[in-house]
Amino acid sequence: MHENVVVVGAAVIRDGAVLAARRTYPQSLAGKWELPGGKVEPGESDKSALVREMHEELGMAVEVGEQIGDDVALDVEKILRVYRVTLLAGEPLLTEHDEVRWLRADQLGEVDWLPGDVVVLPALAAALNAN
Ligand code: 9L3
Ligand code: MG
Repeated sequence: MHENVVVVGAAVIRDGAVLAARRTYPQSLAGKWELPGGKVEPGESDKSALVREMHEELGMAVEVGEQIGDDVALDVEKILRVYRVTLLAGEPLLTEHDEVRWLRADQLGEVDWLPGDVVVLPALAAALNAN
């Protein structure tokens, strides 16, 4: 059966910088940086999934905006979809990640991103530069 799981990622943009977070789990992805987020669950919209994930993973209240870049195939069943996100309240409170950085467009290359996230970096840089 063909299943298509959407993974939503948050481009939290504040003061011209985006929040990057370093994974700790699973071991194969530990140490890699990502735009935080996770799988959309059955019956959830992309936006409600991202609000839930940001609350669970980072203790942040967010508002979800437009998609940044195109959908990225992660594997045969998963796609990554990144949205612009505005922080309404809170500073990142690390629960699943072990480090976060706020990166400006010219700093996006400074961390070791997950391969799917790398594909979105040009569109993300454009969004940061337009801010
Ligand atoms: N993933 C890739 N890029 C991202 C995110 C948030 C997630 N920006 C991948 C990693 C996992 C899968 O999607 O293989 C599900 O993510 P999670 O629920 O483990 O965060
Ligand atoms: Mg996650």
